[in-house]
Amino acid sequence: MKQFFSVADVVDLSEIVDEALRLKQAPFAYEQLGKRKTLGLVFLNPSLRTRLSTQKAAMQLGMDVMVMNMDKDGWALETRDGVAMDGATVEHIREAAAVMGQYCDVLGIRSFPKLIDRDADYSEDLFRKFSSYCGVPVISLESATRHPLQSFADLITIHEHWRKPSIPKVVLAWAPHVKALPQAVPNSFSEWMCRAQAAGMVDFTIAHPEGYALSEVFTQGAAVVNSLDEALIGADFVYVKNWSSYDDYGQILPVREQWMLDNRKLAITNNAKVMHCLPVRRDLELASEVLDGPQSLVIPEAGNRVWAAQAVLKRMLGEN
Ligand code: AN0
Ligand code: CP
Repeated sequence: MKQFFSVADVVDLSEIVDEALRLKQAPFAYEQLGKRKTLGLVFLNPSLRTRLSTQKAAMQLGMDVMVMNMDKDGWALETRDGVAMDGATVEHIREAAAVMGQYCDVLGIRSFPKLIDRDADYSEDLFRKFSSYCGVPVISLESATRHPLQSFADLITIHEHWRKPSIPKVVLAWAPHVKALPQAVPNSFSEWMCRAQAAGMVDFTIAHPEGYALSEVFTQGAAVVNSLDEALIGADFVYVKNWSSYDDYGQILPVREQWMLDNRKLAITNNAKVMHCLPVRRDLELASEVLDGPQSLVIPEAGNRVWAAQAVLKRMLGEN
C-alpha cells in the first residue's frame, strides 16, 4: 500500500477488517516488521486519538515515531505555486515535504479544510502536494474531505459488535454544534459504509436536516432522510456527528427540530449501539445520558483506532 487517503485505497474491505481484528488479538506478532523504520506524523491541527493511536500502532510494529506539530513548531507553509513568498509564509511545501521524506519511511499528515472555498478544500491540494513531494508512502490523519483511519476503525467496531446473521442497519445522524465543523468525518464514514453496503455488510441510512446534504460523491447507494425519528426506526448502530453545510459551504444553518440524540430518541431504535468519533461536546451534540449509558461504544471505538492504524502501517511496510 503506497497511500491511505480514502476507501479506494483498500482492495478488500472484509479482509482488512479481519486483519485488524487479528492484530488486536496479537498486537506484537509483527514487532520486527518496522524495526529501523521511521514514521513521521505531521499535524497542522490538534489531535488526541489520531496522534496517540497511530504512534501506538507504529510502536507495536517496532517502528520509531517522530511527531511534527507544524501549526505550532514549524515554519509557516506556502502551498501555492508561482507566487513570490513576500508575505507570512516562510517555507514552501515542496521543500518541507521533500525534507521530511528524507527522514521518514512513512509519513502521516493531518490538515483540516478552511471551510471558505469549497473547490479549494475539495481539491485536496495540500494532501496531494505533500504526497507527491515527500516521495514516501503517506497516510491521511484526516484531510480536508476525509478521515479514513476513523472510518476504518468505525467499520471494525460495527463488525466486532454485530454477531447476528442479519445485516445491521447503520444510521449516520447529524447532530447540533456551535462551531462550523468539516464534512470530512461524515463524508468518509459514508463512503466506507456505502462500500460496506455494496459488500453486503451493512444497510446504510443518512439522516440530516434540510440544507446539510453531503456531496453525492460520498453517498452513492445510501438512503437519505430529513427526519431523525424516521431514520432511527430499526437502527442497530447510530453514528452521531455534526458537520457544516456543503451546499451553503461551511455555514451553520438554523434547525428547528431536536437533533440531539437522547434516551427518548434512542428508545425508537432497535436497542442501537451509539458511536461518535470524538471529541464530543456533551449535551450539545450527544446527551450525556447516552454517552454514559450501556449502549455507547465511543470508548471501544476510539480503542479500535490502534488496530486500524496498525493494519494500514503493516501494509505500508510491505506486508500485502
Ligand atoms: C474535527 C472534525 O469534525 O473534523 C475532528 C474530528 C476527529 N472535530 C472538531 O474539530 C471538533
Ligand atoms: N477522532 C479523532 O480523530 O480524534 P482526534 O482529532 O483527537 O485525533
